[in-house]
Order: sequence, then structure tokens, then C-alpha cells
Amino acid sequence: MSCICLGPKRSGKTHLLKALQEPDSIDETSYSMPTIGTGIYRIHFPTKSPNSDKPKPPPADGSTQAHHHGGKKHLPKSIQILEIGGSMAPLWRQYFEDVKKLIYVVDTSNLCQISAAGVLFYSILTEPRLQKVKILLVLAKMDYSYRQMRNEALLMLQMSKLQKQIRQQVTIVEASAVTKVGLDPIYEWLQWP
Ligand SMILES: Nc1nc2c(ncn2[C@@H]2O[C@H](COP(=O)(O)OP(=O)(O)OP(=O)(O)O)[C@@H](O)[C@H]2O)c(=O)[nH]1
Ligand SMILES: [Mg+2]
Repeated sequence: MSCICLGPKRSGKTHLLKALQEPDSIDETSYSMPTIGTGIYRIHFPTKSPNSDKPKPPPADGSTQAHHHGGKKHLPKSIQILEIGGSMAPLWRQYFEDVKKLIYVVDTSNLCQISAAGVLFYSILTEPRLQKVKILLVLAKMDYSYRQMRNEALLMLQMSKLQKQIRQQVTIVEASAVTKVGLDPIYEWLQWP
């Protein structure tokens, strides 16, 4: 699978992938069962973004992405994503062959989990087979988190230190499967090669 989605148990991977697949399928009353093993999600890109009339916020990581929207008709219409359940963490490495894109989901509302999430993230970033992979770090459950928890989370993940050491391009998105915040930049990241 060329796109995989990883992160600790209960961090919000299944919820996020379901929301990307079918935004109306998730609300604050939804529950996702823990993923046993892996799950496959085919995500179709929206043909017209519902927020396309609003100005786009700059990317959260401050990087400038010079996309040429003129070539959009040649972009894929959908992508298949493999979720690897958090309980599979010891076996993640079995899935690292031929990966092009990797989504790492952390639960921003659960700072207790974040340092462990950071250790796992670091082991991914230093994996030899993943040196050329595009990485998306999703700060999930933002509807459930205080604004400043985003900064706390990035501090605890030691992102600024990490970004100087690693070779991969890491894009950071704040998202919520419930409010749909952040879904548009995720679609865009998934669609562009
Ligand atoms: N408020 C809120 N709750 C969320 C959100 N995403 C997930 N949750 C809650 O967190 C629970 C766990 O989310 P999952 O998506 O199942 O987590 P997971 O990362 O797939 O977990 P594993 O499959 O065990 O690795 C869900 O049942 C929801 O109750 C979100 O964006 N907002
Ligand atoms: Mg899951």
C-alpha cells in the first residue's frame, strides 16, 4: 500500500478516515471500534471543495507549497489508505515497503499519550525505508482540545528539534473528524504527489 495511516491506540485514525470517506458519517455521538489488525479505506476527493469560496489559511507548518492548480485535472480522483491499528505498533515495520505517503495521527486532547506518541513517531522518521516518504502529522480531536494544546503537543513531540534532524517533508494539520476542521488540507495533501 502506498499510503499508510499510523498512530497510537484510540488516537482517532479510524474516525478521521471515515470522515474523509464520508463527512456526514461522523458526529459527536459516533464511536469507532478499535481496529483489529488493519483496515482499508478508499477516499474520493471532493470535486469542488465546500470552502473554496473562503480564502485558504496558510499551511500550519509555515512552509510554502507552490502548487499549480492548472494541472489539477491530471490528479487522481481517489486514494486507498491502509490504517494500521495502534495495537499493531510492534508490527508496523512489516508495512513499510513501497510506502510513498504516511499519515501519523496523534490525539491532541490526550497529552499523557503524547510523549509515547513522539517516541513512536521518531522511530518512524528514522526508519531507513521511510527516508523519502511524505509525512502528514495530524493533530486529531481538535474539537475536544484547547487551542494551546496544539502548541503543547508540538512541544512534547519536540517537533522543532526533530525537523532539523530529519530528511522528510512533514506537513502538520490540525483536524477534527467531528467538526471537519482540517479535512480540506488533508484532501489536498493526499491528492498532490
Ligand atoms: N471529539 C472527538 N472525538 C474523536 C475524534 N476522533 C476520534 N474520537 C474518539 O476517539 C475514539 C477512538 O477513535 P478511533 O478513530 O477509533 O481511534 P484509532 O486511532 O482508529 O484507534 P485504534 O484503531 O485502536 O488504533 C472514537 O471512538 C471517538 O469516540 C474527533 O475528531 N473528535
Ligand atoms: Mg482504528
